[in-house]
Amino acid sequence: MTKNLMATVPSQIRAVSGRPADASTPMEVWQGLSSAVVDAIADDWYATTRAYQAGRMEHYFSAEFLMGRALLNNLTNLGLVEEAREAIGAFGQNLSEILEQEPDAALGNGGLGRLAACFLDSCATLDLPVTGYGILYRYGLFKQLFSDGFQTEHPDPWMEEGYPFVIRREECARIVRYNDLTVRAVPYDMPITGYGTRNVGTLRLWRAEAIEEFDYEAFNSQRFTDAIVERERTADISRVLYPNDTTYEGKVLRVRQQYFFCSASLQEIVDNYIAHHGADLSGFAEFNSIQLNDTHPVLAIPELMRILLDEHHLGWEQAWEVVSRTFAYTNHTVLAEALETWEISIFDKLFPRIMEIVREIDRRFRDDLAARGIDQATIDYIAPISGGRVHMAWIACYASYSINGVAALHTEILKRDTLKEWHAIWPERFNNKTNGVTPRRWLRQCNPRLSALLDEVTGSDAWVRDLSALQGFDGAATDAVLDRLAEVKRANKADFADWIKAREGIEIDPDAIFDVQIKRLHEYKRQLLNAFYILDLYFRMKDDPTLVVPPRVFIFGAKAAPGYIRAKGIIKLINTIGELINNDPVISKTLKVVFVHNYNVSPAEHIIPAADVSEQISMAGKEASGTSNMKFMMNGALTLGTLDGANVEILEAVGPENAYIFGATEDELPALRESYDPAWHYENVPGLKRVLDALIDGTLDDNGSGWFADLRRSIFEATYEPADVYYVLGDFAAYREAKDRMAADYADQRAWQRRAWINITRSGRFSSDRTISDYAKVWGISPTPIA
Ligand code: B1N
Repeated sequence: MTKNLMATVPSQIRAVSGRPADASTPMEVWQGLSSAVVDAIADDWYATTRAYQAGRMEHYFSAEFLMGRALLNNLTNLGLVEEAREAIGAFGQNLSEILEQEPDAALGNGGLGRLAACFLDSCATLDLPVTGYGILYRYGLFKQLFSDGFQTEHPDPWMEEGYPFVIRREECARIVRYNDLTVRAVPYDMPITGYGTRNVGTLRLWRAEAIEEFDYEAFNSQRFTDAIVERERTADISRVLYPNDTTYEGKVLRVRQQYFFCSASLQEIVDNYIAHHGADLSGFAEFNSIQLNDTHPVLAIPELMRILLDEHHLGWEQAWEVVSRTFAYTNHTVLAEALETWEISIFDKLFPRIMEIVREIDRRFRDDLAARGIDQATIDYIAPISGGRVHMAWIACYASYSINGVAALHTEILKRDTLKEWHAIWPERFNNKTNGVTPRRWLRQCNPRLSALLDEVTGSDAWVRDLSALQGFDGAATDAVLDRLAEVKRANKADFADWIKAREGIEIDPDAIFDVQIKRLHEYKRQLLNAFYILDLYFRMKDDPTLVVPPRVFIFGAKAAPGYIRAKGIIKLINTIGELINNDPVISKTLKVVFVHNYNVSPAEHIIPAADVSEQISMAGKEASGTSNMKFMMNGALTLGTLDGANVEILEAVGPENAYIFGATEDELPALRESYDPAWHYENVPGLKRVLDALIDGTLDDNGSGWFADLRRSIFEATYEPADVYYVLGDFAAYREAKDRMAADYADQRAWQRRAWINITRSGRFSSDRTISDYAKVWGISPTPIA
């Protein structure tokens, strides 16, 4: 099985650095230790790949995999943490410091990309034959810095110094053809270890490279620079991750990226089918299924048609039969601005044959629906081609054998609203798969203190592979256990305070309430509501110095899409409020505001175990699921949230007494909005006037950007959207009441700990193992252990 790290680590380090281990840099030690881990799993990885290839396989297609760091995750899964600590301790290196050398693989924007990463972890742990396919972006999500409180973006060349956890598979390279460009797709494989199993899954990421011969003539003539430019044009395809989360930008390079990884992956899957099952592709769907992570990989549908029709000469009906039994589609958002549609002219220019196939899908779709008696207006609305554009979600719905949302409420909204025409025709395709998160990274690994307590209370580490095993331990919350839980949280908060001091230069009190909102910056997530509360609390304390306010630290982490000015305005606002409060000699004794810059997977691993309060305050109906809500719950934070996304199911699991739920519900909002007048709230809801005026009266300085005035206008003035679309003022009073009450309740520490414990023990259904077991039924795959 696994090799002895004590023996392999020093030689791996020497091979990396060309020096003795004790004379190598921390980065070289990280590289060497990581290589030793790959060495330890290589045989099992190979065996797993072989075992999966012969049977039915699931292929998870995603433009994003937000993997974070790999080394500690692999050591944890393999049970090698202590051995690694010893192996490098032998020459005076400290494991925690070495782990900090590793860059985050930030090949994703937020929840959608991190979900894909959690899913791979669960598939490996459950021995399921699933492979991930995506893009090896040279630059991950931009690095965020603050300058005068404004976000600035910087490149993230995450693997420039070498990254041992991806292995180039030169021999598996493919050719991807566009009308104007032909490129090589070279796969880089990342091993995906599971917890307590020898199976090792694979994430295959494609990198775009120039075809040497292609430029040969240019190189040998006077056109050397042209040839270099051409090479760069090719490398552009996998150069950078688009930094938009839940918004859509119709950039040609983005559609190139999408086609690139879909085409390369399908070529390989088809060839593997032929190698194992013969050249008759009519049985393809018996052995292969493809999950489309949102619409980003939907080009795989016409591309598989192309391969079947043009390269394997199936008839249209036969090919469509295969395709429509192969694909399944997950929708991740109901926000209109996220719906991917492409101008026909772009498809015509890049891949005319794909466009021709899309036209034929559209033609047959229209005939099919007309034959079912569907009215013309509906047909025109949901046809693959309409209004001169190609609609990726409609192609996905038409071709997929399964369509799912990511939380119960979200799936209901899809059926009732976003995809109602599809649901009316094909109700049997629709199903819900509530998201989950891996308890390995998000509990075992990031919170070793709580993990040890859970091992002790439950008598084993079985919960790491089956989180629902905690369910029966509600009643284990004796005074002794709750004392321990309190110690764990206090120690995590002290660690976090040290980390923040070093990272952001801000001193915080570990005994204060740690109130956390970490997620992408978006108006619908309503970081603005949180900011308004903090500013209002500041004014209340200024007005009445006798007011009793429990010490609180308000913690934020969020990146804004670089072109999303209003979101950047909210970041600037929170930083400015932070300046005001943190520099106030009186108020700062009670309140602090910390904006963790460059929020990413590894900062989350520091923040979540230390949190007391989990802010999940999106306007109801807008957050498809949320996943940080689950991570917080597992780590004993209480949810302060709206009835949105998976919050609804968290509430169901813990009961109303163990969460703080406030605000308008999704079904109440339409009626409320009809008579909604933000100006009335401004005049009549205590606190709001002062807060909104502070945006323009000189209290808060936006350095002349005009961004604070714009935020204020977004509340009062209808532009292309109604005034205050996300109902910030409408929910303010309810939010303030719930948050004040929550802070007051914190004083009863024993009661708080009891409720934190319930959140932990009831978090089982939010393990991605549960989610993936549910998907596995849809996929028709079963565990395939190698040992
Ligand atoms: O997907 C997560 C959910 O938990 C979140 O609620 C949801 O907002 C998120 C285009 C997206 N939806 N859509 C995206 C990301 C990148 C992009 O280019 C859309 N992300 C979500 C997991 O289900």
